[in-house]
Amino acid sequence: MHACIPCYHFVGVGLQRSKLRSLLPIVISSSSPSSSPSSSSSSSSSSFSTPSSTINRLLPIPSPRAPRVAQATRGSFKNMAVKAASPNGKPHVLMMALLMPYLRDSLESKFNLLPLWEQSNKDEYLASVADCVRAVVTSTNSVVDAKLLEKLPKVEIVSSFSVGTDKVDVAYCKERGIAVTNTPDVLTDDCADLAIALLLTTMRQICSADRYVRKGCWPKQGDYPLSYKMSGKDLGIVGLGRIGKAVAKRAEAFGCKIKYYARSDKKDVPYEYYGSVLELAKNSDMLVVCCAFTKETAKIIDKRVLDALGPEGFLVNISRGGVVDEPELVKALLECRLGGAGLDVYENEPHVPQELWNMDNVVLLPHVASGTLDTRRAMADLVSGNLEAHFSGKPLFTPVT
Ligand code: 8YV
Repeated sequence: MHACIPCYHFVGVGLQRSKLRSLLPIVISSSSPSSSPSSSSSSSSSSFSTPSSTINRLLPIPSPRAPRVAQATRGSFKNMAVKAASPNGKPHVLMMALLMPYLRDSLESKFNLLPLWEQSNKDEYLASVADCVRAVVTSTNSVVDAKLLEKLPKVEIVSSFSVGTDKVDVAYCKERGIAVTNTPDVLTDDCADLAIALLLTTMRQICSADRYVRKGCWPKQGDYPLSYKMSGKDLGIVGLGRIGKAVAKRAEAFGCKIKYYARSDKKDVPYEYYGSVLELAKNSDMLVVCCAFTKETAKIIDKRVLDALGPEGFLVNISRGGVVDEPELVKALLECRLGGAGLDVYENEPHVPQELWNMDNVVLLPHVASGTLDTRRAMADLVSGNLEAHFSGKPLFTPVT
């Protein structure tokens, strides 16, 4: 057991939180990262063929399906002469990381796939393919910023295997007329399911209780300590976009009183609106962070918010690590100023603060909110579907506007 156990294991009786109603007139903008699936693209008029000027500069890029060739050519792009034009006329798509074999295979069947992750010298590789790359496929683990895009003058579209586009310089893309797409909607259910799972596993200490049984502690140490009830409690949702609303809908079934913080009061929901995260925290037993990561939402879950949530309050984060002041979160948990935390995301992924590893009131997941086969396949289909639409001159399915 973690040394802090006395702070939270005796619970049970009526968590009466102060019902402060006063709202601070602070409105922080937390933009939703996604956009309508049915809206059309601003730059989708190019044809599904590679211009001949580009074909003449094409390299015999190793296919990821032929790993031995890729191995043999690793790091040798500097002196490689332009030898062959693309025989198939398919656009060249630079893929930043492997992401998912299903997506790689799908892209490979439709495009000339350039696997950046396989290259030992990425700069040389980028220089060698710069003139033929027309699309970039990325996700939350790669940065697609102005510095990268400046090296790729022919890029027309960036398609992200994620709903969050915080790793893509969307403003720069707009300036250059590069379309950006993401994968909203298809992952909403999984993300909302996981938020509820994190609330339950953290408050009921399900992971820790499971370890208690597996380690053989039950016969030796007796009954497991008491945990916290979730049903009927006050739930504060930070960011009431698609995912936030789906969390609210699920929490309603648990009899929770739903409150939320967003840039503006949403007239289409019956939940209580707060214009300040601090006031929301003061009036909630649990906070679930679902907002997009932007300059405005960076570290909005700070020491004051954590203290307002208090020693019997719980934080769940399925957004981005950067929305929470992580060192302050670690301190609050170490000092038992916060009841517990269920985290799927971290400031410096895949690194998770080691101080949290042994805490029974903390559940740590490796950024898996959208991580089911079903959803990841649907996300992959959107990524390649958007590219196909773009190169056929059709409206994009999910443009970021
Ligand atoms: C990741 C996510 O994209 O959609 C998002 O914004 O954070 C996740 O779904 C996923 O882990 C793939 O990298």
